[in-house]
Amino acid sequence: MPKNLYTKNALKEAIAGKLQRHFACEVADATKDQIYEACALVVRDALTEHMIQTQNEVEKYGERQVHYLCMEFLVGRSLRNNAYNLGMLDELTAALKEMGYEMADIFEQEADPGLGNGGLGRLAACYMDGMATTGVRGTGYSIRYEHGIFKQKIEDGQQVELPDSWLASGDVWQIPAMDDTREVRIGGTIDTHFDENGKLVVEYHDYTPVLAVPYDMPISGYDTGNIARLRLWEAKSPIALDMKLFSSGEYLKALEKHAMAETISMVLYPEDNHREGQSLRLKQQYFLVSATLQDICAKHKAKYGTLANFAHKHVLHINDTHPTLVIPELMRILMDDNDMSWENAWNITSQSVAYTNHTVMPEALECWPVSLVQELMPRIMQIIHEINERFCRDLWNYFPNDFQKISRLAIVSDGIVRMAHLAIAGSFSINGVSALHSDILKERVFKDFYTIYPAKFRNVTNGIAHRRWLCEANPKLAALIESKIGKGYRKHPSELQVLANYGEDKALLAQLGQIKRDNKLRLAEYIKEHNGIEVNMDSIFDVQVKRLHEYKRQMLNILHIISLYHKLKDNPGMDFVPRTFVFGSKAAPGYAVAKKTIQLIHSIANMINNDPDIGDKLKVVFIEDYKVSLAEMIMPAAEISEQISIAGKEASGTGNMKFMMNGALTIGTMDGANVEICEAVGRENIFIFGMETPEAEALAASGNYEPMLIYQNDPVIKRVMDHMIHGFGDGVDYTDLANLLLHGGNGGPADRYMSLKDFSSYAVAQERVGEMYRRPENWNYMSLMNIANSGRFAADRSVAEYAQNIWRVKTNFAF
Ligand code: Z57
Repeated sequence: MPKNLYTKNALKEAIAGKLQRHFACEVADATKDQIYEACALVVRDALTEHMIQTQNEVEKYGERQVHYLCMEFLVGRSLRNNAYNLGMLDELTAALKEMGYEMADIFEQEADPGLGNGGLGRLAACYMDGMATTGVRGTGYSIRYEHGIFKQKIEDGQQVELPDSWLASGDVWQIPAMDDTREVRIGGTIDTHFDENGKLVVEYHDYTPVLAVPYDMPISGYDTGNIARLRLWEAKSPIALDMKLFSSGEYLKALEKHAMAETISMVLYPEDNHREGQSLRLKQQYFLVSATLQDICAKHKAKYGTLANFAHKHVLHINDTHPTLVIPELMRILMDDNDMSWENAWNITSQSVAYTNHTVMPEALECWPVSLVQELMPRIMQIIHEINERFCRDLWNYFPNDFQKISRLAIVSDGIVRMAHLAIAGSFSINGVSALHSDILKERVFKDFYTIYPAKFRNVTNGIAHRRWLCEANPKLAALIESKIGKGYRKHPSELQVLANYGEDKALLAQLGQIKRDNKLRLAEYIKEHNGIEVNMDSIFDVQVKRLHEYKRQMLNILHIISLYHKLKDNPGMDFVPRTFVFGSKAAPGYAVAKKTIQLIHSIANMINNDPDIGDKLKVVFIEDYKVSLAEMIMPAAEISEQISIAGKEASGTGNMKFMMNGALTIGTMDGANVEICEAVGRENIFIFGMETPEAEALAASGNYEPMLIYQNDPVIKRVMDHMIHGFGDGVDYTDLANLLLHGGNGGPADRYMSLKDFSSYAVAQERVGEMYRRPENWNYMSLMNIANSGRFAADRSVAEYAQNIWRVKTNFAF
């Protein structure tokens, strides 16, 4: 890579050149925004050059490619990441300094693209980084939502959603590729018949044409010319509106179709781990799938003249079931547009598709009414019916006469299409995202599918982009690490393990503590500025940042905070290790319990933060509008990472890995990847509590769980619950949430996620946290062990496992 071209002076000159050509201004007169854009343009030039080169190589060598389809890519900001990966961050920082700017200030000008909700979308972005770095020829495909995840405002303690428009300043990184525009057909009717040669003819009538216009984001890898491309499709209407048609009534019809087409890429659905079932969402899914497949197939045919070798050259990876329509859509293209037989088309399709499952939550498993699929994509529904019929015949061979089981496993049943069943039937691989989750899929959720297709099931434990989350987000820690073990871990993250040899290095442990303190200070300043709260720098920074969902149990954290408050009120002079509890979380706009929980956090924060008896021993902070760029500041400042979902529900978690890598200690249940984090660091370097999966599942299934008994027998819990029922002095009524815990509601059982059941063991674990914190050297040692053992959670490792075990493509990553 031609790094040496990017000297400080060359960069200064290039930036000045961009300012002149794009804004007709000189450095001295430029705004920060213009400086940002000029920097971005300079960095982009290097990327596009790499992108062309990568594309040429793919074209030339015809290597097998990975196509990663996902409804969300939460990429985060690009400037710093690309500058780092290209090896020009230091020079750029120096260049800007000489021009009178702080690099960090300039980064802040960039919009944080919110093209995702949470873990799923951020994982996809981390894998793009991993693919680029490990040399996988990969393309991500998604939708260029005009409005990403909403911007969260807190008013009177309540979440208010505002539209987010990220495109204005995010534009720099997207390169339009108009020549690859495709047409997707929505709705209408079809007419199928055989022509005189016995060939199937499918005629489409009255459908709505939607143009899919691609924009490409080059995703850089670290120290490599290989670029992963993120192709974002924008929906446009090809229908020209002609007023002359008004009197014939055609005008209104055209107008309607025009509006429908352009709505498709208007907004990201803000539900995480929950399906919404809106027809617009299904249109979005088909739009993504159809545009992507047409694109891949057209290029493949241009090169090989046939699709017969498609499965050798491509893997279609579907991230969760949202893009499952790739299966019938590829069947359609192969049969209808390329005259292939069903058998040949099915072989190619099912050898090309791989599926990752990300959740076991029943309310997130996608089901679509046959009537809706029929209405929006009639040909696709026909094909799904045929897939289902053939699949059910297969099932009959495995489970003869077991009608019940067959209808339970069918793809179409009771007028519903089950997307996960379609994904399993039509793919060659299905994987979970942590060891525990993959076992649950095999043993419970997809048990019968596992008996039929044992060889299809795999595990790939999630991983995170360690350069973004450690090297870039926590440069001081990275510098300390590099002073001991060198820079090799940037490409070979398992080398972090070498740090474990420094457990006795008192100076290092002290430096680790000092860096944490510096990062805490930066967060404290942010909190002072945005929340007006002065936090105690000697307190434990105890952080829970993630989507708000009952199964993630922010409630358990809250109940415990209330109990600590009671303890301090009873005994203000007690020897107490001070804590700052930090929350950051968005709630789906239609998820009432989640929104009320955000309000509850604000009510207890007001009560506690303003109580003179409490002083700076306890503070509760809610960070508004949690997003990737804020996470990059919060993770390095955390000392305790809250990963407290009820066991068996969090498929993996990835925040848990980011915290660990930045030296926070985990307090958590044996859920998702926490299990593997525990294994990696050892029981003595983590705070594990609560029921494990078998116990939690058995208790839920027994129907014998009675939180009222816990309430009656545990005075600490009783007092907390009574307080909640009584209210926190601001007039807001929380009996609804209290009732949900004690008595259930909406037809559900009481305390469905069993917070009260795990409360006492959580409180004991928290007690231990406080005691451990009294011995800083010990604490820093534990922190070091967490960092040292975090290498296995790098996305490079996950991607290399996908490449080896699922995609069958080469990487340059050494295990
Ligand atoms: C989402 O963020 C996840 C799963 C889903 O099915 C949907 Br929809 C959204 C998350 C899981 O909840 C996490 O446990 C997991 O770490 C993440 O996906 C990435 O695999």
